[in-house]
Amino acid sequence: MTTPHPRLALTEEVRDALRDGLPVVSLESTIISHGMPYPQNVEMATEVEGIIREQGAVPATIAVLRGTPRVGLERADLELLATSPEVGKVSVRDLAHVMARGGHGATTVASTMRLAALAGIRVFVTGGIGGVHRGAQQSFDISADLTELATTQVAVISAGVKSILDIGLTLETLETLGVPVLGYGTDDFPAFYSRVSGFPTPLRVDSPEEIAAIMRAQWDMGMTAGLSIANPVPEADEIPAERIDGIIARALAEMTEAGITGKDATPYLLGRIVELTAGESLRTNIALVKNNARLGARIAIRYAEAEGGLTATALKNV
Ligand code: PSU
Ligand code: MN
Repeated sequence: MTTPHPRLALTEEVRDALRDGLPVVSLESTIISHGMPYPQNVEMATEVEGIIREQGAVPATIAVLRGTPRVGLERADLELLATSPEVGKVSVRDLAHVMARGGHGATTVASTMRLAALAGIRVFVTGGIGGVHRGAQQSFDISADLTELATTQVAVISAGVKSILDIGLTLETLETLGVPVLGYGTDDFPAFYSRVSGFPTPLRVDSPEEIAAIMRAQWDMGMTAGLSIANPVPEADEIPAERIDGIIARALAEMTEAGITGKDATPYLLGRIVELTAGESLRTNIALVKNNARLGARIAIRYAEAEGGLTATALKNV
């Protein structure tokens, strides 16, 4: 067990669970503040925490509030993240700045991974990871989520990489960085809204036990990288590539036209795609996060079990 870093504030529930070696699943907050509209964002955050509990793990949503990195949030904190315009998007480069200023920050995949690792949490559930943006050959826009995956020992469960990004270049970059990319039950790497991207899954896995075994092998060997686990959106909720691709192309063109770049790119695109699909993409986004929460909790349980922390009582719900 890792002692949580003294600069973090953990809820009692999360602190006790980590001390006892129980399964804990971390969750990001940029998806709440900058990834979805209100009130669906706070409903999603609450429901996802509920799913993780139902499965028998402890949820730990992460954000910076009044300058303190918080691991585990109350309902009022989620409400603030979902509504306040003062909550900035905080990636790794922004963390120290928002802490020193005593501000609020919604953490991205990269900064959430870092804080989760400092707390001693090894499993993290989200919707989609950042990656290499289309046109990165010119813009150099490559998400810090990728460099964080290379250096932080956390398993990240997502629904793959959405085609607002360059999926092929993202996979190439993850290979260069030595990050295992696992496709859950699929040979075709998933593309967030759609179950297939046309790119082969680098490494296929078929059970939470197998993923837990890979996590242990990776970190027992002292390898610094985390893991990217891509879990396809359920069939009933997917938007097929032929339908979403045109909409994404239109949103990208409008973004270029509006001169939007950098950290504003992903939130702009997600918001515009919700508008252009009349809310269908939001329903898909929520469904895939919930699906990832179910898998993430099962992975956390199997990992805790393999690490020898789970007692018979804690395992009763598994
Ligand atoms: N993809 C989504 N929803 C999101 C994000 C990505 O479907 O909310 C957020 C995540 O927090 C991710 C971040 O870490 O966007 C990536 O932003 P950037 O490309 O600026 O690194
Ligand atoms: Mn970027």
